[in-house]
Amino acid sequence: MDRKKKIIKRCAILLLILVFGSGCGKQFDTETEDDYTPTDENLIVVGVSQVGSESVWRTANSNSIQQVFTKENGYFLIFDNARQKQENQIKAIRSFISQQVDYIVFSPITEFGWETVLQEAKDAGIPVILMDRQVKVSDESLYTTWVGSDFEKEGELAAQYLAELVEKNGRTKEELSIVVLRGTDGSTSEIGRSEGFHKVAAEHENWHIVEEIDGEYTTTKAKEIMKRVLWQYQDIDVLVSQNDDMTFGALEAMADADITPGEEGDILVISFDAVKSALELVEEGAISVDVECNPEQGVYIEEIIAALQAGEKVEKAYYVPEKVFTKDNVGRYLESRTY
Ligand code: GZL
Repeated sequence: MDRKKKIIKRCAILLLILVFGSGCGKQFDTETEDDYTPTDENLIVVGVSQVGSESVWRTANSNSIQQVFTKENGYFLIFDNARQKQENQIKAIRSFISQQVDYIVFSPITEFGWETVLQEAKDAGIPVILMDRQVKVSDESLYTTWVGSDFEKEGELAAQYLAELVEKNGRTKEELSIVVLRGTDGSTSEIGRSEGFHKVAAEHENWHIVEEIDGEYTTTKAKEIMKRVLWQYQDIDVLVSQNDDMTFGALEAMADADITPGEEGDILVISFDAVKSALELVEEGAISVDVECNPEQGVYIEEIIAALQAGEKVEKAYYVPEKVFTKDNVGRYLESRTY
């Protein structure tokens, strides 16, 4: 069949699909509210570059995005998982720019290395919204706004609750050896939590941080590190773990070494994120304090985009609400925890 006939045949097939494939070619006399469905060209296209899927928290954060940026809500979502690599995030952002998305949302795995690609987005006239973590750039106009947690506050709270725990157990004069499992080196959450904890820890001269190691926010890495640390130090009193996934790994290593966590055990465990499976361990007493980091940021980001679409001004930063969990209050929240 010659080329011309092929093209005519394809158009005919396409027309038939359009007419009958969409439910017997329903013709609308007048478009009414009930009949109108947003077609792709009416949808707001949002490109999202996510750090990865390294933790329960990250999965909840991704879900919060996918639940709001739906076609029913008037959005077309392009979601990319960078699998913990900055170069994958840069590639994804460049792809969003070439697809001329309406908005770029991303959680930068670390704070540095974004100037060039964010300048490309700015030159393309695409607003960039930071989610969760922040960027260090000389020109703050390279991003429109940021939604996330006050990480330094989280770190301070962890230390303040530890001080209360130590006092409650009559250990304020005891020399305490502390090990810190840090999150991904150079990430905003790791930087803030470390700074906040250090600031309060410096007020306690009997607190000694014997090691701080990058556990990359993963269970596997944390278990590997904790195995070595437990072998190297015989007298650890406190573990500060900068997310629950690392805490799970550290608890496994402690169990393998017959070391018990908790106020009645050998090592006090302080954690961050407050995902449901960790809050169950708070209720059991294995984790003594869990500082919440709220991953449900999608709804806030959608409100910001709706405001921008309406031509409204937005703030440069939005902090999500968070609390601290201990055995005293966790029971009230466990049931309703969705992640
Ligand atoms: C915190 C976020 C951290 C979480 C980890 O906002 O950046 O990254 O605490 C996640 O669970 O991996």
